[in-house]
Amino acid sequence: MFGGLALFGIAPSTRLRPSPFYFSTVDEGVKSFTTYNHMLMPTSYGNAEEEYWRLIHGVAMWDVAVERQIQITGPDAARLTQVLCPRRMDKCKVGQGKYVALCNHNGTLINDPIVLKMDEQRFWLSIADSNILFWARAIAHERKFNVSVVEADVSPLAVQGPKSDDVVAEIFGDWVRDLRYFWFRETEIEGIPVTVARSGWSKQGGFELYLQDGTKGAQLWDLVKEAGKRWDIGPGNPNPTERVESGLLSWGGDTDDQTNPFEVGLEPYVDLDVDDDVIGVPALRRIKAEGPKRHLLGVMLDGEEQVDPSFHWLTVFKEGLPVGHMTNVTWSYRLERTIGFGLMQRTETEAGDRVTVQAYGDLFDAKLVELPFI
Ligand code: THG
Repeated sequence: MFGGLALFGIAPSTRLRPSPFYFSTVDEGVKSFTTYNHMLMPTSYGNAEEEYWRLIHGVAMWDVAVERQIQITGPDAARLTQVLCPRRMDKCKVGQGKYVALCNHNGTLINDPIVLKMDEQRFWLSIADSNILFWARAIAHERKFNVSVVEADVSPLAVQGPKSDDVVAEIFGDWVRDLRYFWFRETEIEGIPVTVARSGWSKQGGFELYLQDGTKGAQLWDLVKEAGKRWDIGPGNPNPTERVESGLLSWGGDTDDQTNPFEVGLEPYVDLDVDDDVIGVPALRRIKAEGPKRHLLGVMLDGEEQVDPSFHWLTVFKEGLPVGHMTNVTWSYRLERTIGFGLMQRTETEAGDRVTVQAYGDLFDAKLVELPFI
């Protein structure tokens, strides 16, 4: 209902950096993009439902080159990484990644990268859609750290879905089956340097192949496509429905400039017992002691009406009073309901509450539920 969002062409510009997989995705018939880190990310190949079920039952390949790698190297690389991350990074081994709630000095979430420890003196911050290159450089300078901070020539290609182990093992060998979550190995395939990690923005299992030579995108794309044929691989994208069903956060979509990690379910990834010089930690200790103002729940609309995704957060009411916002809207093919996240006032709401959601001038009856939905 309400009609789809209008689609417009995209004017070429050197501000919009192409992904190494761009021409491959065009050949696959990409139909729409979103912007992310000053790049374009494919969001559809024309059949959202088919792309969803392929992720749930099969295997899909996604151009996620927009997850840029901020590379920190040098004698103080470990110190800078720790100062940026409110999490015990000394526990992170070479070859391991950690999900991090990157905060500013007020404890506000400014990104949620996966941090990969490539070496004792080399780290990658695999970032969401905000400029951490400037942030990391500024902090390094102010603290007089001996480091170099660059955006590396690294472009992830995700392989996601229950058949992804078979596809990635077919390419790289059976050792990939033994990779633990967020662990990785640097390797090479047909002269293409790739870091193979077990990770990805879905709960269907899978890998990310971090291409380390931007001139070889088409070569890697073709190789994965060819290996995946037996399992009917197809192109897809970070799936807006599966990620909501699974409770995965989208920084900048589900967060605003007041959001702290405790409000959006990231407390398990925060360590408050790190040194006081870790950015945001003194503020996070205060927020924790006072209790965060909001919490993240699921919102499930009654009935089988499909409500379009929105550019704006939707206001949620309980007994006629505004108590929070629905931060995303999607049709769940498995639940056969319109669902989304609710960033709600913590003392006013709990799972089980009946609420109404204002969307496109209408009010929809809904209930609050615990995350994840599935
Ligand atoms: N791939 C890469 N980098 C990224 C993203 C990605 N950087 C930004 C953004 N996406 C990071 N967001 C997430 C969020 C959650 C998870 C992965 C990336 C995730 N979470 C699991 C969970 O919540 O259950 C496990 C976390 C854990 O237990 O440590 O996987 O998509 N390269």
